[in-house]
Parts: sequence; structure tokens; C-alpha cells
Amino acid sequence: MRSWPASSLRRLPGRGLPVRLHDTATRQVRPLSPGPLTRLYVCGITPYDATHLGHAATYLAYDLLTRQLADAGHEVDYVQNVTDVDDPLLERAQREGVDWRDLADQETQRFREDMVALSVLPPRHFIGAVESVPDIAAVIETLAAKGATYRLGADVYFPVSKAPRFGQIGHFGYDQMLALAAERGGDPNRPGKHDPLDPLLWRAERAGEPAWDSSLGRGRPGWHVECAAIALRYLGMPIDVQGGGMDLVFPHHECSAAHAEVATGRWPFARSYVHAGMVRYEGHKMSKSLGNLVFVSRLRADGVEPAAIRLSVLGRHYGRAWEWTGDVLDEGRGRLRRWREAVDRPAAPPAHHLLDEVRRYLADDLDAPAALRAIDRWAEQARTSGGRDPQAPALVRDLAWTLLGVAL
Ligand code: 5CA
Ligand code: ZN
Repeated sequence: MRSWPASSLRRLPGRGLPVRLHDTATRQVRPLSPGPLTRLYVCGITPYDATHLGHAATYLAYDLLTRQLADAGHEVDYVQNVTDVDDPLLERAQREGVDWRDLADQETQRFREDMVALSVLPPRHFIGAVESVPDIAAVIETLAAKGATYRLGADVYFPVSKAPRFGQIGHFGYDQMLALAAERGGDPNRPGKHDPLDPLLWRAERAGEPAWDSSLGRGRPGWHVECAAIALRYLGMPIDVQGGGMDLVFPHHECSAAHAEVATGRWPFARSYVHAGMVRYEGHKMSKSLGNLVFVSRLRADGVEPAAIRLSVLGRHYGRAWEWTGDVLDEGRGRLRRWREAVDRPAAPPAHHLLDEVRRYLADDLDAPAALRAIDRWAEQARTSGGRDPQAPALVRDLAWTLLGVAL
């Protein structure tokens, strides 16, 4: 699939610090220590509705990560998928009487436009499930050759008993895993499964559903093996970071990692599993299935500046859940206005120390709220006591753009 255009970064004096991130599997904030090339895989959208603020917050978290890695001198090989065939997309298309392909194309395009507006750096590879069907089928064949598949009717399942580390990413108890699988696209109650948690690898063709020919028979791929196959094909193992929202810890990331580890006979699939907190709205997780959504495109159409949306989101730590409200947006707008007033001055307080401080906070598990407060203090000082450094406004403009993606 086509990715979206990148906006260019500006060079900052000095260099960013090594990044530390919270890893769900070890439950620790740990150094990433990637090689010159950082391999990042982030789970992308299922394109049946427009980008909401929850999606935006998740992609902004990895955008922030990409910016810090680039500032620290790493090249980032970033892959993001698009689940352009799956149950919720097919159900929505059917309900609205549109072709599922048209719905997916249209919503994927809207997502690209929202990402460009929000200055989110593009993945190097933006890969759909449909274009990956042969790669996915190949991974399932490898699993079959290793005895790690079984048939239920014409469908193909993965026995979690073949994955020795299954459960070690999310650390959930068995009953919790059952409940989460039922809630998030699994079928624990289907009779005949070896273990209720076994995920579907290949769904044989059903009347009225899209299907592709493969050595497994005509059908379509399961969800978790989609991400395993795309990550293996475009990045290889181990990847440095597997990213996505907290709702993907189980079963999605647990199962993708299990597929990849059993297929390759190596582990870990990812050195770090990094998860963004859920954005809530009106008291519940913002979600397409609940319908309590605030769309990025709606805010933009209402005249809200993307930089204000970014600042609103970056004012919350990526790893924690938070609630979207009008106050959150007002805070982002107010901040943007105060920062712009400060950088519009001919001179301001020196900002080299501020750059160090912002780099330090962002390298420490992407602590954007602390970085924003540091810039607030500098802007407040500029307002109350002026300052005499004629280069400082340009430096703050550059650091806000390059490290935070905020155009001042
Ligand atoms: N296509 C799959 C991943 S392979 C999927 O989960 N698609 S999605 O459209 O439902 O979500 C896209 C991304 O946004 C995922 O990383 C998901 O974890 C994240 N996300 C969804 N809802 C929220 C929310 N309310 N807050 C934060 N992130 C969210
Ligand atoms: Zn995924």
C-alpha cells in the first residue's frame, strides 16, 4: 500500500539520548539499545471508520518514539499494517450496503490524510492484509510443517500448547485470557477446539465472504497471523518494538508473537512490547464498536489546528489511560498560543538547557507531559522577563517541530 508523505525534520545541535521504554512483557522501563537500524512494528487500523482520537493518540506515541530515535542517530525501519479484511470491516460494509474494498480504501485514505495533518511521520512500509495473503499463507504452511496447526472443519487453528512462552507478554490468568479472547475477536466457545484459547489461522470460505486460493484451501487469514507474517516479511526477527494500544496485549500480541516464535523456532519475537493507554470518552474506551467517538477529521473540519490536537494528546503520558474532554483540547490550544507568543519575540531566554531537558524527559519512557511543562516554564520566563538570546526563539521552534512534531 501507499504510505503517506513525510515532513522533513530540522537538525538540532548535539544528539538525542538513548531511549528507555516500558516493556509490557518484563513490566520494566528498559533501554531499547537498538542497532543502527531500529525495527519497529506498530499495529495499524482496521479501516471501517474514520480515525478517532484513540487511534491518533496511539500513532502519536510511536511518532514521538520515531522522532527521539532519529534524534539519537538511529535509522528507523517502521512497518505498520492495515487490517483491510476482517470481520468488523465486512460486517460494517454489509450493514451499509457498500463494497468492503471501497470502504477499506476510503477509510485508509482518510487515515492517511489525518496522519499528514497531524504531522505523523509515515511508516516505511504500510502493508495491507489483502496484499499479504501469500505471505500469511506461507507462515501458516510453516506452522503446519512443524505440527503447530489443526483443522476444525475446513478452518485452521493454532494450538497454543505448541507455544512454550504463551502468556508471558500479558501475564493474565487463564480465566482472564478466556474473557479477553471472547471480547476481542476470538471464539473460545467454539466446540471442538483443543484449547478454547487457540486462535484461528485460516478461515475457510463462507458464502458471501471474500476468499483467496491457497494451499490451505480457499479462505481468508486470521488476524494475529497477519501481523506475525507482515513483521517477519518486512523486518525479520527479533524486532525491537512491537507497538499498539493496550487493548492489543491479549490476545493479539500474545498470539502474533507465539506464531512467529513457533514458525521460526527462535525467540523473542520482539525485544520490547510497548503499549499505549486507552483514550476514553464519556466514561468508556473510545471505540468503533461503542460508537463514542471523536474524529480527528471532525475536529479539523471544525477549525481546530492539528498542532493543538497534538499538544492536547502529548499532554498525557502515552502509557496511561486518559479521558478526552473539552478541557483537554482547551489546554492544548492555550499552550500553542503561549508557545507561539514566546517564539514570536525577537529574543528570549537561552534555550540550550531547555533542549537538554526536553531530550532527557522524552528519552525517559517518552515523558511528553514533563517535556511540555519544561517548555511552558521557558515560555513563561520569556513572557515575564523577556530574555536576550536572539537565537533562542528559532531553537525552540526547531525543537518543538523535530522532537514533538508541533509547528509553532
Ligand atoms: N487492525 C488492528 C490491529 S492489527 C486494530 O486493532 N485496529 S483498530 O482500528 O481497532 O485500532 C488501531 C490502533 O488504535 C490499535 O493499535 C489500537 O490498539 C489503537 N486504539 C484503538 N482504540 C483506542 C483507544 N480508545 N485509545 C488508544 N488507542 C486505541
Ligand atoms: Zn496487529
